[in-house]
Amino acid sequence: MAKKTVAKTTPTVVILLGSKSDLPVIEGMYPLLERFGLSYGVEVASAHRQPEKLKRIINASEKGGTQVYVAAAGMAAHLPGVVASMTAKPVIGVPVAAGPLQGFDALMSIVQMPPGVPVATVAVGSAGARNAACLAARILALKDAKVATAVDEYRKDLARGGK
Ligand code: RP5
Repeated sequence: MAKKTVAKTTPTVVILLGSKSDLPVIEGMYPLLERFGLSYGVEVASAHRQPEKLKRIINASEKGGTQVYVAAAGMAAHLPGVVASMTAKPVIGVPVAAGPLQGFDALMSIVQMPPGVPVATVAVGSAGARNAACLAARILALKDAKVATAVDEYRKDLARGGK
């Protein structure tokens, strides 16, 4: 399931999913994170169905030095907000189009966090997931010159018509 799990290494970026069914949405993040030189791990931990597992992952990854969390979920999509309640690190929320409301439900849920507990919310679906990777890189580039260079190179590629 996971490309690189939190259990084996402690990655800089931890990607959390509300369900295994969300996995296809985040696939586009992998090449971007690799290009930016960022280690990452993927874990399924539903805020509703597996809150204790989620807490364990957050605690272990925080201890290990994870810097940014990305959380993707559909429907009621409480996962990103719950993650933001458990860590002071930046949390990026990716709304997933699951169920009859096509991601509008998840978008509204993730973006409407109460003051003091921010979740940086990106677009619904795979475009949002890719932007989550880019935003994580921009955050980490503030303190890491190598990541900053990789982000600049990526932006140059975009200007040349790349994706
Ligand atoms: C959310 O409910 C998950 O993030 C997923 O997007 C959606 C459906 O989950 P499954 O029924 O596919 O497990 O919690």
